[in-house]
Amino acid sequence: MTKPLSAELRQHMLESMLEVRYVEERIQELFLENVIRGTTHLCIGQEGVSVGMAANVDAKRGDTVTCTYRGHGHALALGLSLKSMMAEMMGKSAGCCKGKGGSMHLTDMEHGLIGTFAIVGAGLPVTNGAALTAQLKKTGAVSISIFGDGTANIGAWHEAVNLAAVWKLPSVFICENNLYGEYSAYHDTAPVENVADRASAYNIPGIIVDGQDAEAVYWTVKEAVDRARALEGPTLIEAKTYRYKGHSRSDPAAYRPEGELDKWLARDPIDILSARMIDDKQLTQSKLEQMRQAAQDAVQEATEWAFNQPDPSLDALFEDIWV
Ligand SMILES: Cc1ncc(C[n+]2csc(CCOP(=O)(O)OP(=O)(O)O)c2C)c(N)n1
Ligand SMILES: [Mg+2]
Repeated sequence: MTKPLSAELRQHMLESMLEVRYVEERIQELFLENVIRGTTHLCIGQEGVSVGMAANVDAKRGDTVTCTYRGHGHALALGLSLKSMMAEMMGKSAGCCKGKGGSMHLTDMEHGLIGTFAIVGAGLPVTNGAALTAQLKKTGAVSISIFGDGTANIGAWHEAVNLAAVWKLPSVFICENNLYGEYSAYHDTAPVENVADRASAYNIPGIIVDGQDAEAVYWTVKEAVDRARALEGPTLIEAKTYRYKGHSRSDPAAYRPEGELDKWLARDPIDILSARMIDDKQLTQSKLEQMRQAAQDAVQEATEWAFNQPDPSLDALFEDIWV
């Protein structure tokens, strides 16, 4: 049984998960309506990892996070505003990257998000760089990298985990094992039962956590963050989770065995936390309905606001580049 968090933090994490859930559903619709172009990778079902991780990040202290193209949830949980994210989705100048990044490239320095990366494995070396800075400057800051199960098969992953272990960097590696890397099942592409099993090759702790339980994720990440802050070295965390949707917006996920999705829907991270709060008399069913409505309203307001923002000027093409 997971140790309960304070009522305030539970409330915050629940609100955050609802915001992520509804914004992602809206983003999918906006893609189908051609309001957003390109592609998108939804994290619906994986929200527990986003909020459990984010609640451990202290951006004021200098903590940083890198994540992947499946990064809307992490970005919002870290504190990126709905409006800024929606504007970025729509390529508007009010977006967090002035409309030049889009769905796969969200950055928010104020909240410690130093990048979401479309290249598999690209975030880990960047996290190590931020962690090395913290180590050399003795700031006590940590850097977290979030990535998928398929990423643990990439060379950059092994190099980064190895280096972090050898140099005892204050890096925290969090794998969201959602059972698939694109259209391939985890066990068809990896020789180890768990991604966490790979930690032993680098002599660092490898911890498995239930990614559907936001509180369990919180405590597991906290232990790794505390260890990193104490300069005791990196930790590899594997959160077992599931993406309800396909890999990207064009993938109907027909390769999944029948019944698998239903099994995971029965362990929804929003339901797990809200049921616990109801049991502990911190929430009622009607308050939960109000929270759902408030999150949907906020998403709608941000969508309309973003839609009415100006496009970047052509000159913006030549800004924010190095020569
Ligand atoms: C270096 C590199 N190789 C291949 C790709 C194509 N690609 C995009 S996502 C992906 C699967 C990654 O799976 P996983 O790490 O499990 O993350 P998930 O999408 O499940 O969150 C691949 C192979 C890429 N973006 N970068
Ligand atoms: Mg995956």
